[in-house]
Amino acid sequence: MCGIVGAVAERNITAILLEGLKRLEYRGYDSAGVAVFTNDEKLERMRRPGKVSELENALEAEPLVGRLGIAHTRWATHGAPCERNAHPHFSGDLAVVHNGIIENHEALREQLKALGYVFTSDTDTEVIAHLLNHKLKDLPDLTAALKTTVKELHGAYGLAVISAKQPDRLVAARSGSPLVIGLGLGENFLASDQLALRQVTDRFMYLEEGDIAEIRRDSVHIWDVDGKAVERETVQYRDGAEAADKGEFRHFMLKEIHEQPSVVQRTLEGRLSPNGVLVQAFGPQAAELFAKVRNVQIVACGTSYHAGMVARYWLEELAGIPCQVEVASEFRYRKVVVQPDTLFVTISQSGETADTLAALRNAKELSREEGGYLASLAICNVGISSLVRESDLTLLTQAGREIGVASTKAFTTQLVGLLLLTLSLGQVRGTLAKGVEATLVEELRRLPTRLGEALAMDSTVEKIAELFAEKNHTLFLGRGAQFPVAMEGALKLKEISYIHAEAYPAGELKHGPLALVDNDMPVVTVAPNNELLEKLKSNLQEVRARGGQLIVFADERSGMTNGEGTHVVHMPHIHDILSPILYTIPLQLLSYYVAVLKGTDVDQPRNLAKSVTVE
Ligand code: HGA
Repeated sequence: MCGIVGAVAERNITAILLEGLKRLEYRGYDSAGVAVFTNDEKLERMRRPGKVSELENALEAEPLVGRLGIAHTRWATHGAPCERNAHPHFSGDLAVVHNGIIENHEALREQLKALGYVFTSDTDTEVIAHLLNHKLKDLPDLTAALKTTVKELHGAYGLAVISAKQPDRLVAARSGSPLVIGLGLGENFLASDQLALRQVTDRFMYLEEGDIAEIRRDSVHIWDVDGKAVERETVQYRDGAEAADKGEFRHFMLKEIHEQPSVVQRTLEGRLSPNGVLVQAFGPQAAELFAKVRNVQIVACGTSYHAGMVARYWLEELAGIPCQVEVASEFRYRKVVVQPDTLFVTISQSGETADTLAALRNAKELSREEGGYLASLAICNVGISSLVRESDLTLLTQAGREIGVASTKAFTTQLVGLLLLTLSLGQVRGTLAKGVEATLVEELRRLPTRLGEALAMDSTVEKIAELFAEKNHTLFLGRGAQFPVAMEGALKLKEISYIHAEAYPAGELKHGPLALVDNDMPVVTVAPNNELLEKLKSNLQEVRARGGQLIVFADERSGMTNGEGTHVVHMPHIHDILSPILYTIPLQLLSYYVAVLKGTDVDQPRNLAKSVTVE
């Protein structure tokens, strides 16, 4: 979501801040700003609504030059996305940028107003600037004042602060929103994600929850949540191959869709034996812990939640293990009854999803008490994320960096990870039917080729997309493990084309949604060749009888053909268990091409952001 960059150096840092913002822009892009302690010893800022390029143009016209600065790209939670609400926020000699939400901002605002502070924005962030300013009156040291300020903040924050009175440092605080320090030679940096700083360093220090940091040109000091001075490990980042360009593709989303055969291949690498799954792929204690698992609880948000829903079908059908799946924002706030020997599984692309992380922390709280969870497992795409660091076991998907806000390759690699989990649990617990593991491992090995075949249907799907360009509503139907695939298809379409889309299990049609069906409401269906096919065909007849247009992605062996109002796209035949992974591809392509036809901002759809680090 919002992005933070900061720098303290001997050279002009504005270009570094701007480049950092560009690298973070895919996460939040409604406004951007920068504050610099300029060479004439003044704190100056430039803020602009819209994309970072707007800020860049403004800085070209009126450059800011200095050796200390902070910058921000915003995804608004409090206050409209306009210049007045863009960060950095000022109070006297201070400039503050903030990721997160201050929940007690209203009470603090009233207190600070009573003290004479004048607010110039509608954000929750501005209270931090004024509160810190107020604390500095009794405690002139910036770091000390920040330590007392954060004690009064409720909610989540990643903070970076500079002061014209103490221009030798950048101070930072982390609680519920990640921050990383980038270490240079005679210069140091700060960001909400190391990606922003890869241009200037490959050495990083990750702040932990509750940490406060004082970053100078030649030193870094950190205090933990109890105020104790601590050292944080320096991590050398080795992977230099993180391309952030679109290559031959028009959008990152299309590039990422087409990367799926190779990233699925990478996610499988080193995790399969000749005819089985290597359980240790989940961590050294995995075999011992998996042997005790009798239930699985999956918690995730958005697309990752849909991956979890598919896994539920797999875990119960193949491994005979009861599984519950819940969205993290619900799970974290309710009293849960934990079944004995339950493995707690979280799924997140970034590993920083605020609700999922909070759910994991709640689950760990419970495990300390009698009858809590057996262990936690994270299925995640970022090895250095909070979710991975705080879980007992991990399976890293190898999707590589995903820039498109609408998740594609992260989803299919999560599904691969979850199938590996299903087979591992079944293997260790001896609950798989004979031969299933070897068969599915063989099928998994063939999966990248099958995905390539599905991607070759690109231009067929592009034509089908024309049926949607003028429509305002769409229904997605699936049965069994294809129901969550339909949900994911509907989510993709609404995210990037802004067409209202809903998903239903096909059997639910006559219990309500059929009332909506007419010639203006296309109905998209995924129809692999399984024992539910005949039932699904009957549901589709119900749609046709009401004049609904059908778009069916059907197995080449399903016997389904084009007809009046029915458009059938034949899919390569695949083992039924793997079909949710394959059938996701045409739905991703469909939403992509509909969005292109509608002319929306495919990679950065309105109101959304990547890596949802606020609640
Ligand atoms: N609450 C602040 C920051 C929002 C944020 O972190 N988004 O990801 C604001 O609305 O400006």
